[in-house]
This record gives sequence, C-alpha cells and structure tokens, in this order.
Amino acid sequence: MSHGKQFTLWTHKTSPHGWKIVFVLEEFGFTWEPKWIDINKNEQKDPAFTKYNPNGRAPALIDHTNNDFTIWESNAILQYLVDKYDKARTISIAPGTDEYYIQLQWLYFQGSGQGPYYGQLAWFILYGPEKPQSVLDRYRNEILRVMGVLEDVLSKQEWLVGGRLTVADISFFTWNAIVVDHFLGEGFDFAKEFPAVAKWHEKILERPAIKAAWDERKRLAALK
Ligand SMILES: N[C@@H](CCC(=O)N[C@@H](CS)C(=O)NCC(=O)O)C(=O)O
Repeated sequence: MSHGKQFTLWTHKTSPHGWKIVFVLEEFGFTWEPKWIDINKNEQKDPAFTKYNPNGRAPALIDHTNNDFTIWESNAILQYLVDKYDKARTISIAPGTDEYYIQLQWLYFQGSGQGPYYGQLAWFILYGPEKPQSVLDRYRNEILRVMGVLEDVLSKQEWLVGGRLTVADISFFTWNAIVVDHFLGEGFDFAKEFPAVAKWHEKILERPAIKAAWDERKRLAALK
C-alpha cells in the first residue's frame, strides 16, 4: 500500500454495490483510496482485480489496518465494517442479539431479492442485445414486488431494524435511487406508488455523510 490510507476500495465509478460501501466508510470518517475499474471495458475480469475478487464483480475492499484483509460481496463488506469498527453501534446492531439476525435478514434479502432483479432490469435496458418484453416485465414486476415488501414493513415502522438507521437500510438505498432515476420510466411516481419507501429513502439521504457521498457519485456519473 503506497497511498497511506486505511482502505482501498476497488469498484466501478457508479456501481450501486460500491457506493453503499463508500457510505459506510464515510460515516466512520475512514480514509480510503478508490481503485476504479471500468465494467464497460470488462476490467472486473482482469487478474489485477480478480486476485482480490475471484467472482470478478465490483466491489472488493482491502483493509490496510488489518494486515490487508481483503473481502468482497458488498453486504459481507458492510457486515465486516460494522462488526469490526462500529463498536458504538451508530449504524448497526450488536452481534449476539436477536435484532442482529433481523439486520442480517435484510442484508440477505437485499443481496438476493433486490440487487439481482434491479441489476438485471438495468442490464437488459442498457446492454441487452434483445429486449424481450416478457423479460423487461418480469424484472420490473419483481422490483415493484420488492418495493411492496419494503412498503408493507415501512408503513408500520420507521427503519428496517432497531428503530434507527442501520446498514440494513443503507444497503437498499443505491439500487432504489438508480431504478427510480433511470429505469422505471418517467411515469413512475415513487412518492405516490410507495410513500413509506420514498420517505425512508429521503431520510437515509438526510445523513450528511451519505448525502455528500451520493453527490460525489452524481458528479462522477456526469463526467462519464
Ligand atoms: N452480489 C454482488 C454483486 C456485484 C455486482 O453485480 N457488481 C456489478 C457492478 S454494480 C458488476 O461488477 N458487474 C459486472 C459483471 O457482472 O461482470 C455484490 O453485492 O457485491
């Protein structure tokens, strides 16, 4: 490590999976160095990256304060960061409690229920050589179904777990923002269709570190 910072984050400049890691690094005030890989150039399959993440997908994190410990899968990275460094539990639930497993439940649901379906709709719209209507409908409907699950829960409680913002909430933010802004169409009215989810989403963005990081992502996306 020559940059002298605490972490190196390998990710694509606008990756939803990478930016939720940035949110947490910034929440803790950690220093980190980005190593941008361009997925449009397939750099995520390059050995320079796959030596850190054999799955060849952004992101991967290296913790230089812990013997260059390396970890991939975005929610495993979130879990690592809060279990190891959030001793004050500012954005997480303490291990060993029942609520810890509810936090895990939401992180697994984000990784298996939100990420893949949202990601596939985005992929077909952006890169699909064909765009079969049945496929677009399948992923769009699945996104609406996932938002419906969140709506059901968040219309009865403010946060997913623990009565406060945690990494469980943070993990959903980036994909929700991206599909609402780019992939659900201009006719999609977030606040009208899913009022509790939209309100929760805006509250996450009120967190200064998250707002600043998301503004930076928007700046980088505009430079593309
Ligand atoms: N489950 C993984 C998903 C990672 C993922 O799909 N990353 C995207 C960027 S947002 C990627 O690298 N796509 C390029 C590819 O699939 O080859 C995680 O949460 O880290």
